[in-house]
Amino acid sequence: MPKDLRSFLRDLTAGAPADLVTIDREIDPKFEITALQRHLEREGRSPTLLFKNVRNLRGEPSGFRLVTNVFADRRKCAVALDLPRNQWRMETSFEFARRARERVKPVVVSREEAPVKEVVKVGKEANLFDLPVVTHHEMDGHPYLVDAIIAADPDTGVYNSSHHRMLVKDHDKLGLWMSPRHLWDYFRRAEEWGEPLPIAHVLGHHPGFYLASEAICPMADDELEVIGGVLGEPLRLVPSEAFGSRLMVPAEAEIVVEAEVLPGVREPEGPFGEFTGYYGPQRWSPVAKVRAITHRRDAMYLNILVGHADTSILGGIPKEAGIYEEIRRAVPNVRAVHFPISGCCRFHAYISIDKKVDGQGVVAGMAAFPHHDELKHVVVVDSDVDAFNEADVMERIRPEEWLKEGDKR
Ligand SMILES: Cc1cc2nc3c(=O)[nH]c(=O)nc-3n(C[C@H](O)[C@H](O)[C@H](O)COP(=O)(O)O)c2cc1C
Ligand SMILES: [Mn+2]
Repeated sequence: MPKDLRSFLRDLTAGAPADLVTIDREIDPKFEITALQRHLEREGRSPTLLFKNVRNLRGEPSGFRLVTNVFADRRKCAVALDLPRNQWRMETSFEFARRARERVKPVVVSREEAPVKEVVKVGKEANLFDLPVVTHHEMDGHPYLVDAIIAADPDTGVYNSSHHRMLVKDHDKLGLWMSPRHLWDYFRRAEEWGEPLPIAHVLGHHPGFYLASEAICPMADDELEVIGGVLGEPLRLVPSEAFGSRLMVPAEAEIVVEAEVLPGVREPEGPFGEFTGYYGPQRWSPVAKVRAITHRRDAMYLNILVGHADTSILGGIPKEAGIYEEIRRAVPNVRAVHFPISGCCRFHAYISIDKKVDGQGVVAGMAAFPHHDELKHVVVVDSDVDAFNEADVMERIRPEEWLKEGDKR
């Protein structure tokens, strides 16, 4: 069986049934889902949540199930990479990096073999208000989809996959914000020709699909091959409804929203509770028109909670091994690099080294900065300190004279 969100939930519960909590009570996607995630987070718990009875954007029972907190604990990412759950520290980052290097070409399957084509809605039939789209935070302007978007390079046809939130502006209209990275560049070039950019928002797939979408790859690399590498099997693709084989979509997705980003159109987007835990401002941003929605008959909508562990860990693990390798060029005896949740898994790095020579700590710290432009604080500790245990790390950064005092006692 090909890997998908369902196979992952089976793997997750096989070892630890308590890692998946099912909620039967009817729930509204506006604030109620975030409230529960936040409550659990405050208690230090992060089970994956499966809501069986969630309303759509008209306030009616949607018929979809909703899954969230899939990435909120590194142990779940270990399971997603077929590791035992106790190998959640550096082993998980190394395994991700190893797999991301192994490119596996996708394969094309027929519509009949593609679960995502069980329900097909094209044109006026495709209605975003049917979906249980979550409004995460109090000041968010709208409900937002926040899974991964795939698109083909308008010049080369090479595929990119990256996370981009999309706000629901109307039943067939989405807004999105693109930082000046790969998807932004695809759109910029399409727009120069006066052409729309076809995109597919993939709502629900195996977590390996989303971890791979956070890998930083050269622009010319096909990220569907990276996804195949991380999954450990070819990604199965099927032509989209609206764009045919110009935009292939994942056959095992739960839901796919096919849309085109319109050239020459800008409208306000935001505010939005950002990955930093603060609100991002309203900006003039591109707009996309929905062309088709396809889904499984009993589809599970995947929600990712931005500004909390769910997003931080998803963004952090794919980058740790890369920095580790960069530090290792200068300090071969580096042991671990951890981006903790307290720094949104990108602003702080805890590095442990098996120090042999004076000065190696400073070299390791300085080596980290040029390779991660968002880094603000680096703490380097000896390898007897667990870089993945924040309390342990923080205990070692008391003023040195106090530590010396301690030695005397
Ligand atoms: C849950 C989540 C949501 C994200 N939302 C956005 C977004 O709305 N806009 C954006 O530009 N980047 C967003 N990002 C960051 C990009 O996905 C990330 O920079 C990615 O590496 C870009 O892909 P690229 O390297 O192929 O350009 C988000 C990341 C995550 C994990
Ligand atoms: Mn890319």
